[in-house]
Amino acid sequence: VADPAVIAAFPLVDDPGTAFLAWTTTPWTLISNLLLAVGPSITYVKAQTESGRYIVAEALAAQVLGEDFEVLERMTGEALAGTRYTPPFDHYVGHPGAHVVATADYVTTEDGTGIVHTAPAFGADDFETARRLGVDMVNPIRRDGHFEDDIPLVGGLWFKDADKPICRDLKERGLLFKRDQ
Ligand code: VAL
Repeated sequence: VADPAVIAAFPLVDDPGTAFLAWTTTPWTLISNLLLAVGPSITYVKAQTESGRYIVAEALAAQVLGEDFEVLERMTGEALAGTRYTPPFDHYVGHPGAHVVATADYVTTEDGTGIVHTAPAFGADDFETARRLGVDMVNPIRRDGHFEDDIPLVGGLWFKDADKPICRDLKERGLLFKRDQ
């Protein structure tokens, strides 16, 4: 089964009309998102498009957003550090230190959006970034590979079977980014 690559929107707490965009091939990990990672010296843009205002790396803006956008602001990743955002799912809202932008040297502009969805339980880089920030990891998946029963939307599901309901739910809430939507 191929991994569905999606781009999810993470609205800024202090500017809800603007959202960070992050690309992932593992939508089932979005429930466990605790941080977004940016490259400290990468340039990012806040861009106005037909469908909304988004922050992505300048070098990837045309690839992600299409040609039709207006740059409203430019900033470095360093300047974005600490920015608070609303995670796509609210199960871990309030987790100490979570749901802010972190800087990390491994972030590149090779692919995706230049912003890395960070779920510490499911990636070595993710784990290390969270550890550096003093954010404890969370893991909603039982040892048998199924989500804990109390997780909304996907409780009890085999982790990979969660991709579909998660993508559907994101789409319904306008958090699944599609160019030309
Ligand atoms: N950071 C990875 C991703 O963006 C995982 C490990 C969450 O898909």
